[in-house]
Amino acid sequence: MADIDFGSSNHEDKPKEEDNSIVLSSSDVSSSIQDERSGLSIEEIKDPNKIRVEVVDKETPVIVLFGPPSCGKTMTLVRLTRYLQGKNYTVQPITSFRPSYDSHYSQMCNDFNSMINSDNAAESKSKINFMIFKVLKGGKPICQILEGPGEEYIDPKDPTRLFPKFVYSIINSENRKIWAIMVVPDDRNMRMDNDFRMNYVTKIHDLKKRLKPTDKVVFIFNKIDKTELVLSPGVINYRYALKEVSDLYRNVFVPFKNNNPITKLWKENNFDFVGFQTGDFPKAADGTVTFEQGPDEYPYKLWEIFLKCIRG
Ligand SMILES: Nc1nc2c(ncn2[C@@H]2O[C@H](COP(=O)(O)OP(=O)(O)OP(=O)(O)O)[C@@H](O)[C@H]2O)c(=O)[nH]1
Ligand SMILES: [Mg+2]
Repeated sequence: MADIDFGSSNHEDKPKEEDNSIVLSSSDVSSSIQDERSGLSIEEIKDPNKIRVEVVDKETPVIVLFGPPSCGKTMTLVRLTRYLQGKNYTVQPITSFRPSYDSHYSQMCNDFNSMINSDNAAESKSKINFMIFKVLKGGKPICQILEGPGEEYIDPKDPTRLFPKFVYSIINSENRKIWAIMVVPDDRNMRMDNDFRMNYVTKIHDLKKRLKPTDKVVFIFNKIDKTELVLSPGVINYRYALKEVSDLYRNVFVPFKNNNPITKLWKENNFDFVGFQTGDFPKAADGTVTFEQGPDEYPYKLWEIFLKCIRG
């Protein structure tokens, strides 16, 4: 069992994209018992040491969706889940993840299917937070997927802060991990400037130092639709996509270079790389941000890569 320490993270100032931002204000905190948007109870926000999580299945590999706020972790989970459900997989929230966190977490678990199928982007975003899911086929567990709040991986208010305790506890857990590290194109709405990106690179390098040899890394270049790199649905110019990421996130790939004198001949880097689009987010007449899922080619390719990593 892992205690989670959220350190000095200020959940009240979470920056979001301009259009569909969900910002937690101090009046929200004092007026509600549990904050649905952060996936944390008010008690947990005030005293993060009260939070406890547990990954009870220590054998099934865990895919960790790792990335800053608003990079698209929740929507990636939504998109992948829709795809997998269409392929006869079962994706189910694991209720034991938050042993001390009863009604709110249970409610998130109960609401999971309606949230996955919602066309309202904000609904999915706000109700799927800090959860772990199991993916099964014919009853057989294939993997677990952890989706957490971005500011616990890198907090825009305090980007050099160490990881909170729960990240270390997941890093050190017995399960084999697949680290799905999210990167996005330059986007003024995300308030992600070069300094922030450099701090994120430092976080990724810190993570890399701690990984076990059996862990795998997949870089997901999400929001690829915002770039000129898409040739046709699911087909992107990979050479330039890699270049764009290494230009934006300078040196990010350096510690992932394959130094094995033999395997480096055909595998330059120790990671997989995939361009991804969760969908489009048009605004309805009433201002609601809707979600129209993107082409199947993207989750198809992402799942192929995950399956390869799961096999080891
Ligand atoms: N253009 C485009 N926008 C996207 C895509 N995926 C996500 N977005 C936008 O990014 C916003 C944030 O996505 P989320 O999935 O909530 O981001 P998150 O990483 O879960 O954020 P936190 O929960 O705050 O850590 C969405 O509301 C969309 O506006 C995509 O594939 N393309
Ligand atoms: Mg999220």
